[in-house]
Amino acid sequence: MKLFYAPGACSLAPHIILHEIGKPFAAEAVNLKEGAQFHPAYQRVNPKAKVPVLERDDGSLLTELPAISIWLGRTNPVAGLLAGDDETLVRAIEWLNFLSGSLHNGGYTRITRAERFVGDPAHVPAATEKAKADTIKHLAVANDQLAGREHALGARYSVVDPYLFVLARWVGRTGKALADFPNLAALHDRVAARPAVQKALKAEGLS
Ligand SMILES: N[C@@H](CCC(=O)N[C@@H](CS)C(=O)NCC(=O)O)C(=O)O
Repeated sequence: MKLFYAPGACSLAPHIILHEIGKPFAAEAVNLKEGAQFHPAYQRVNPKAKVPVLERDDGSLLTELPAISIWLGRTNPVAGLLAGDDETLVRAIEWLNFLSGSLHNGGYTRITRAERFVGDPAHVPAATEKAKADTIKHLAVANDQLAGREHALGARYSVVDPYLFVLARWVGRTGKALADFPNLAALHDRVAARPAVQKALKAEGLS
């Protein structure tokens, strides 16, 4: 297996999951800052010009973080990252869809890539401020949903938690501090303490 990733990007979540699973895998960095995602060679890997991508052992390419996370969890039951019952699966999809659609791409991406969402560059500052306010609202929802829970799905750590961990690392982009979302901060610290998470951070040159 091979993961296409960018250091500190959302691809850190499947990178963590791969370390949790513990099977050998390769990792190829894609330099988003230099626009490598738009190069023809990478667009053959992912025409959507995004990381993460997982190249599986049969050579097939899987895109979209929620799909990659669920596939890794379901095909590696021994790792215990996604139990096999329907309720666990549907709750994981509920979380991952919210994190991907609302908090990440409907929130943070509108802060960091505001120019893509407006026709007139003069509107970027206002669009950025609106995106920050929306992202803070989504963070508050995530924080509320974590109340009284050790992890996203309850007592057990799952494929959802690494994505929450990554999105928690980005809170500063909104102008808020992680401490403003105490349940999310607690989840972040719990996840950060896991050896697989430390391995993935080190592999990406992060702390
Ligand atoms: N819907 C995609 C979104 C992934 C995504 O937004 N990836 C970002 C990094 S966190 C990216 O590749 N950005 C490059 C760009 O937008 O040019 C998924 O869930 O995998």
